[in-house]
Amino acid sequence: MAPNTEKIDQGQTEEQLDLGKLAREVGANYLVYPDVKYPPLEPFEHKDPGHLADPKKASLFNHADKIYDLTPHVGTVIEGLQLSTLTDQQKNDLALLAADRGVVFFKKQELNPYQAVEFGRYFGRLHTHNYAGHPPGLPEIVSILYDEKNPATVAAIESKRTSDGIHTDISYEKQPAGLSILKIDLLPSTGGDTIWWSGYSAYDRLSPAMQKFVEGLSAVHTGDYHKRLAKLSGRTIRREFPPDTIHPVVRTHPVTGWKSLFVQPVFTKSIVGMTKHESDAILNFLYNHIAGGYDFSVRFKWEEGSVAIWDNRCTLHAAIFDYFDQGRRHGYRVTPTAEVPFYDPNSKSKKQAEQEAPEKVSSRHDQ
Ligand SMILES: O=C(O)CCC(=O)C(=O)O
Ligand SMILES: [Fe+2]
Repeated sequence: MAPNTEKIDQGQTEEQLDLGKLAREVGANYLVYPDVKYPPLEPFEHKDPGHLADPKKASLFNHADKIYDLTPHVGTVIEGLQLSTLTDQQKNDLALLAADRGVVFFKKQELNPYQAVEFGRYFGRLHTHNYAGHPPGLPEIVSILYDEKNPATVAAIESKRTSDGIHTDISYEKQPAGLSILKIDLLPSTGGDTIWWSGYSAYDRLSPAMQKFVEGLSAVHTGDYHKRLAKLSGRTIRREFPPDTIHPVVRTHPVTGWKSLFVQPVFTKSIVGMTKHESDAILNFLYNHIAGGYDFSVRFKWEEGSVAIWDNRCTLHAAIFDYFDQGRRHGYRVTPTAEVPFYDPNSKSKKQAEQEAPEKVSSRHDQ
């Protein structure tokens, strides 16, 4: 890969680079779309830091001011820690917490884009987006900035329900995202929340007959949606889209060992071995099952400076586009990638694990 090493000419040091301020002042104009070509992604061996965690996550919990769950099944807030200062053990414990709780929120974070990249790198090989704009010199950053005047944004949101946008990040890659780390640094006066669903609970809330039916199935994931947006944007495609990829419909999380439902309307195309008619019916049923899962979702109200760290292997998420007449929203994401998704027929569901050994599943925080 030929990284863009150009720096934003704002007279800033790395520490002072404030993308939220730039986004407020110049909108998407701070982004660059370098005319470079990246080679295809090579396979790599993912070593998940969650395996090195302390099951009690003491390094994190003992140093936080406050830890609380936002809902029983997904989403925990940690107050009083700065991500940029975490030790390796704290990062390992955080990886396990994200694997347990799906998404972890931190408020008032000082994590600048360079620090975000360094922080993210600890959790897995960072994904570089193949056409999205990025800040100069930072191809590992995906800027989150939707502008109602941008044709690609219009195409992305028009005649869509929020539930049509439920996804897990870059699932069309052979080794998709593990964690995603998103800092929001500019918010409209109201709106722009994000919703996460627990993939563990989505599986657990199916009947035993449906669980049996879907596990063992595989689905085709495609980058067609991003291809369409790339074409609309007219920007250089820096790395060709990978061929369609096959992933299990129920995947096993490598750290917790729990089963999670892994299909979604944005990148899943079809179920392997079924007619289109059958595949559409099953996938639509599963999408509706997830979208209707208010009891296993969390809707987060951002504050400027909040960071969400979610595990794409056991959650799904959707942005809510309700704010275009309220003001601009901006954030930046780094995306460590992880293992090739797999299904272990001997793995358990989260509920099963909790029932069998409640003392081992320490996923309640009400400090
Ligand atoms: O804008 C958001 O809230 C989420 C955007 C998103 O899907 C992502 O960063 O992966
Ligand atoms: Fe996403």
